[in-house]
Amino acid sequence: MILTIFGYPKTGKTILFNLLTRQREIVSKFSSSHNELHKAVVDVPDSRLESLAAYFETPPVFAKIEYLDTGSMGYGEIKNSTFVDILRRGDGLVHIVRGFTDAEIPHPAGKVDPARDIAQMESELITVDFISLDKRREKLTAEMRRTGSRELKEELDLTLRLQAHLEAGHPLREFNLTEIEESRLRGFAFLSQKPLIHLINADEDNYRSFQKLACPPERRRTVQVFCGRLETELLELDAEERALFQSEYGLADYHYIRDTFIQTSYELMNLASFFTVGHDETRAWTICRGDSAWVAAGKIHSDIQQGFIRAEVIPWNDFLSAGGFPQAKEAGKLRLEGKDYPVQDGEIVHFRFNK
Ligand SMILES: Nc1nc2c(ncn2[C@@H]2O[C@H](COP(=O)(O)OP(=O)(O)OP(=O)(O)O)[C@@H](O)[C@H]2O)c(=O)[nH]1
Ligand SMILES: [Mg+2]
Repeated sequence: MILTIFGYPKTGKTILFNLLTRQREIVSKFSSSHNELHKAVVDVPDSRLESLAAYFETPPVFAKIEYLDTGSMGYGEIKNSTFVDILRRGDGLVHIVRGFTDAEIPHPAGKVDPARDIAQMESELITVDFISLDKRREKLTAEMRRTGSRELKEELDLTLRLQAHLEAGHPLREFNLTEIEESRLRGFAFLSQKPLIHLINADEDNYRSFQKLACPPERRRTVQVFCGRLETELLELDAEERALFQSEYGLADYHYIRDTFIQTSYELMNLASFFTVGHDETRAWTICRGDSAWVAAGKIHSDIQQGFIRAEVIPWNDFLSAGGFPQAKEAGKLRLEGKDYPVQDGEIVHFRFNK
């Protein structure tokens, strides 16, 4: 899974990237290069997987997230940015919003105002999609003149409806697509259709006031607040000093973005994990909630998917409390499921397939 960190200049994109990936890329007052792109792949921590790995005495193989940290994108200029294609590659987008005040780092729009910048960015993403759809509309209209098939007409019709939706100021995330429409659009990687996390980067003194802008994941969008610089500094202290500092500054309940971010993004993107276990490795795989056993098989290998017979399924904790497969079977906890079974978060799945 790829998450792309982006935003206007000097908002704390690289600070967040460093926090999430434990890297030490340079954070500075001077503008990063327009072509600069940092990349890092990190494990998705999972204590359930660790317990299973300890049981099987095999190394845990965690699910992975790749973070991309883009360079500056001008205010009002996202559509012209060299990074648009990199945004398209992301399975989800992480928009860093300037919340901190610093007289030495001017805001391109003058005043620091996260609510305005959130709305501005949403409208910029909408514009990028509108432009792509407009090119598509022109192409389809020309083709329609030549051939005029029913399928083309349906596509043009969908394009026009999407454009009207965008023109009214709504992101494609909020457009209800049928399954056929969704598959038609899959190749386009529209930006306003991607799950979006707005992260306000605040100072310790305005952190609380921006909390009122926060909203939990809903309709594939969420707003959260963190303190990039403070968190970076706190993580350099030992646990005792950190606790002392936090209680002195009234930040005892501050949630470290480094610890909460993955869960937030899993919730936002509706992701879940299933496990495969065995003699060589104990491994976590990422799926979307509701994905069938057949889809899950395809995450591992297309051969397993094509030869799918049945899936043996058991929740990870039922397995551990039973103390092994034969015991779980005896207790009636091990189930045999077919292709359409929706795999649940935290299940161990063993696929039976024709080789
Ligand atoms: N006061 C304060 N300053 C911050 C905070 N986060 C970042 N900064 C400062 O803002 C500057 C830019 O931080 P970066 O993380 O490099 O920001 P960026 O968005 O990656 O910058 P570009 O890649 O150049 O667009 C640095 O001088 C940071 O010290 C914060 O939470 N509070
Ligand atoms: Mg940067």
